[in-house]
Amino acid sequence: MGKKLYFNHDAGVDDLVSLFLVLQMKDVELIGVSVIPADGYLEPGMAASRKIIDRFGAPGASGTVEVARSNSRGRNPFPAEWRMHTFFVDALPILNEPGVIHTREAGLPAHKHMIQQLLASDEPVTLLFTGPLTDLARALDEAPEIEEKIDKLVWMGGTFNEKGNVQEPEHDGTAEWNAFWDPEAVDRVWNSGIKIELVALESTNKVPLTVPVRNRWASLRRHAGLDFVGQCYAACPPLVFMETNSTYYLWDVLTTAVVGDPSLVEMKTVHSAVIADGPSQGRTVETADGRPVSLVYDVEPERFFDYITSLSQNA
Ligand code: AGV
Ligand code: CA
Repeated sequence: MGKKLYFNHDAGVDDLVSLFLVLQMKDVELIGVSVIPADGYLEPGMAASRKIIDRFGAPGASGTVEVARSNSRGRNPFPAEWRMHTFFVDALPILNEPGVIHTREAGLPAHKHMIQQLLASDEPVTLLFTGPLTDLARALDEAPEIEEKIDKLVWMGGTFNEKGNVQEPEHDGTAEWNAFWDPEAVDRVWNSGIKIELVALESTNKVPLTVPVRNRWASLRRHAGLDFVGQCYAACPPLVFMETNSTYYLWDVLTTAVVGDPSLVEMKTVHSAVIADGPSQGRTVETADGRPVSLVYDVEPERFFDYITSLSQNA
């Protein structure tokens, strides 16, 4: 069946496209999904996730993969304007054609569901997190023994650049949003022994959403999977002349691709810590005595886009 994966996401456009993509990876066995209401809303995030598994999962996925609802809340809320994207994806006709949902909702909240799935696994599990780390931090507090079951964490979050992507009153702009939503959770995970592969903002510089990228998906829309990806990204502004606060990169999709094919990227070890309070809260910094993480510092964009296109084409 391939390597086991547990996926926690926060219901943004690229989070939901990421769920679609992991379902296409032949060598990945998805053992659970959970949704945290950070850069998206919970109800449409749950519904869209279950519908994506129904529509694009392998035969049988609807009967085996459960979606768990997070009851975690962050310290710094995302802009509602971005969070509204979840309603758009959940309303796409391609997900609503059948009119019924088969994939079950888990009985346990996200962090407890993840603990249950990890403890039940007889082999190490990869964790993919494309939103804040809150559910993982809580799971580690509640059941530290899960560390032994975790092969590695692949996380989209943080940045070692001077400039992050948070532009909020009372903040100095140095943090990345997933880290800013719950800085203490980052600190908790950094203080664990889990191996971490990090896709930070600088990792995604070469993979912005552009008009040519969209046009390639449009030209292949006869394939249902690429039609879905194109429809999802239609909600997001592409990079045209210059970057703005709302320019979209393929943040979570690159992170997901690292799980499916690590050879797409280059990684190096960085020693780091997170600032938990004050005007730089959520900022990740390099420090000589910090905890080591593998930072993705380069990607071959053509190979990356070919990879996600071919996964989608076969859906
Ligand atoms: O900081 C990147 C994270 C990723 O997990 N999210 C979006 C991705 O799902 C927050 C974010 C930053 N800028 C955004 C974001 C934007 N312009 N629109 C929506 N979300
Ligand atoms: Ca996300």
